[in-house]
Amino acid sequence: MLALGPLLALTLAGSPGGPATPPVTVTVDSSRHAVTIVTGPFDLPNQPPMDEMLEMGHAMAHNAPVQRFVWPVDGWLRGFEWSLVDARGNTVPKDVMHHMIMVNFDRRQLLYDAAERLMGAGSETDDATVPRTIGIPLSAGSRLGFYINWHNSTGRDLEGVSLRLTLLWTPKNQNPRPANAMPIYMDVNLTIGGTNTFDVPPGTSSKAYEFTLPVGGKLLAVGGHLHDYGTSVRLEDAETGKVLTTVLATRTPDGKVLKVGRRLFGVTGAGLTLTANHRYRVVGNYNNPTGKLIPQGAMAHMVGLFVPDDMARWPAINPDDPTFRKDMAALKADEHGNALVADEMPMDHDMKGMDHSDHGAAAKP
Ligand SMILES: [Cu+2]
Repeated sequence: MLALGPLLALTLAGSPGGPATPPVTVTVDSSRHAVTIVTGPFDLPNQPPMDEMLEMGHAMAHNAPVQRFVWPVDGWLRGFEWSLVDARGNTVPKDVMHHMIMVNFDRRQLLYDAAERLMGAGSETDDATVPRTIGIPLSAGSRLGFYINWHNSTGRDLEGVSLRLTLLWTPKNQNPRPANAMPIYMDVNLTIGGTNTFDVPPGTSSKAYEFTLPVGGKLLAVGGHLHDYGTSVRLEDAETGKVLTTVLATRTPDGKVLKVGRRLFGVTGAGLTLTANHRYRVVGNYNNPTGKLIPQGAMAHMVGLFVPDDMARWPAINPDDPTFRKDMAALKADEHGNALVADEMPMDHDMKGMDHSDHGAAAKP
């Protein structure tokens, strides 16, 4: 039976003067070790299908409001479940939520001088959990936020839609302690505070990004993300050229991407070793049979879970770094990660392209 433990709820209203942002309600179920986030209502007018929108040159604006809340418990995040309901309590098809990205304003990403992207969920994302031996460490008081891009192409207007997201955590006193598994995001074409989309020329093409890591560790699992006509994303050793892992797109005969595969390297411990200060390369591959260039039509990245050898060497946030400031501006925050009020906000910052995300595994940046 589900016995509700101490119940805690807090509500954060939208920015004063800004567009009405639905409230965020946070509820803790201490017996089930579940934190439930509910936000809504959202009214979602019907829109054309995504490929028609792109053909009309109708890029999706990245101007969804960042909705913030404070993480209430100490422990490790180990999974999530989500659903959508309308004003009458009826289930709404999951593909109406194109994507939701959750940000942790209190931790940096491993590769980028930008805030951690804790997880993503969207039309192609199922519920996910990881074994109790691993988890993403999160302390009570961490400032989190999320933004949602909706895409309602059900053929009818939807009113009063709410997102219900349940995050499962492992408590601090679990013995043995879970290994710290951190989100890792490796994009072939990211501009922090800008876009990660790029043009797709006709025929085969690829785009690559080289990086080093400030701390080594083990990659436990990866998933990938591609747009239509994408074929694969791979990670390779840039010093030897050896391919370390590849995730493949499942495509329709005409090249539409149905899903992108995942790889597990041993959530039980083994993992794929990555070394500090060694050069790696992430490569996205496309094969576009349309004979036409598709402007800003592509995205390619790998996301996964990474266990650092030494958590103390995880890069710290540098509020003075101009790149970090760009990320904060795009998230409507000051350099310390605090929410800006409406009249301090920078101009809206349009991201061309769709950024639809199937950021696969349990918790993704
Ligand atoms: Cu995308």
